[in-house]
Amino acid sequence: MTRVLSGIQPSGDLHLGNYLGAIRNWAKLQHTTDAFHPVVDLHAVTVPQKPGEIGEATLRMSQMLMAAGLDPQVCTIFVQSHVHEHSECAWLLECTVSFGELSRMTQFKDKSGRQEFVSAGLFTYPALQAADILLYDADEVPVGDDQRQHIELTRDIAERFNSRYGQTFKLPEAVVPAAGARVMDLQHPTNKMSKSLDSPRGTIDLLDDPAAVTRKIKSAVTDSDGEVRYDVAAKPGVSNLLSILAAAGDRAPAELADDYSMYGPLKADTAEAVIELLRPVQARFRELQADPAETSRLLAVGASKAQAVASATLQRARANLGLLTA
Ligand code: ATP
Ligand code: LTN
Repeated sequence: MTRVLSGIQPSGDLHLGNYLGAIRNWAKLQHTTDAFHPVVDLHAVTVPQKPGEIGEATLRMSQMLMAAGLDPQVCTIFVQSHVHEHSECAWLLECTVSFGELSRMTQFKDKSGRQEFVSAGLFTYPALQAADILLYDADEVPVGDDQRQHIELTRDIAERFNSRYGQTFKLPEAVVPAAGARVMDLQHPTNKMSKSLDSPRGTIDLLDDPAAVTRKIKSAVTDSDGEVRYDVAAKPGVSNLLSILAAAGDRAPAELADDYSMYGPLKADTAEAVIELLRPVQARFRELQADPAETSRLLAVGASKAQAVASATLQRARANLGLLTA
């Protein structure tokens, strides 16, 4: 069975872009693959955290993933820091990647430019990500376009380790969803919807209530020619609404455009579709939130399933490298 792994940082609540572009796809894949989904709290601490907040954010992100359709009975959801093999393997991989390779990572260049304090961990972040993937012998890593470079580096690290110490790690492939799985900010439709862009009116949070969804979609930036047409370059705002409406149902955006001659009804239908899409996710989230002990129990089961796989791979890496056995 194909092994799939993809992680998400507990760095804020999920938004519609995360859901339509990634999580919904993970929820589908879990039925046909052997899927692992860590909440990568150790990646989140590459930037300073307020004392005590990361644990709560990790629990909340785990509940959001479950609410969004990842079923802990079907796939393996766990917390990265609960499986200590990630940090141990990351060290071996840090020693297998060069300073030059890490310096070329665009996410590091972007993020370090925005930080006052640039931690060494922010620099070596891709080695920890490589450990997340390689410990599970993952065949496929479903991610957005921005992560391609990290997956390429993961392959290079695995190849180098294998050639130095013998066959140890499997080389993974990035799986990036087809174009259209990129939800844009409602106020700045040429930017992707993102948690870190400070645009609360342009971002639909998965937990937004129906009134907030309606307000944000009604005030979405369009253009002044009044024609409903799917044309991402010339009409980014209208095309984004058509893409969201399309992703919420099962028709293509260009085909949906033919049903509308004015922006008002397009916005009203898009808002309605998003509200309906989010309703069951929000209801499940409230249920999970009411019983944090149950989520913790599910995460403990996930961690032990994950650890069984990770510890065997780490053992193989230690043996091939030739570390003295204890
Ligand atoms: P940040 O803004 O903090 O960088 P983000 O909102 O971009 O975060 P990530 O946590 O980096 O999201 O990514 C989680 C997953 O969601 C990734 O696989 C990413 O490709 C996907 N994703 C993020 N934003 C969008 C978007 N606007 N449209 C489609 N997919 C997205
Ligand atoms: N770097 C990724 C999060 C991430 C990840 C992973 C994704 C950490 N470990 C392993 C896929 C596989 C991000 O910023 N979205």
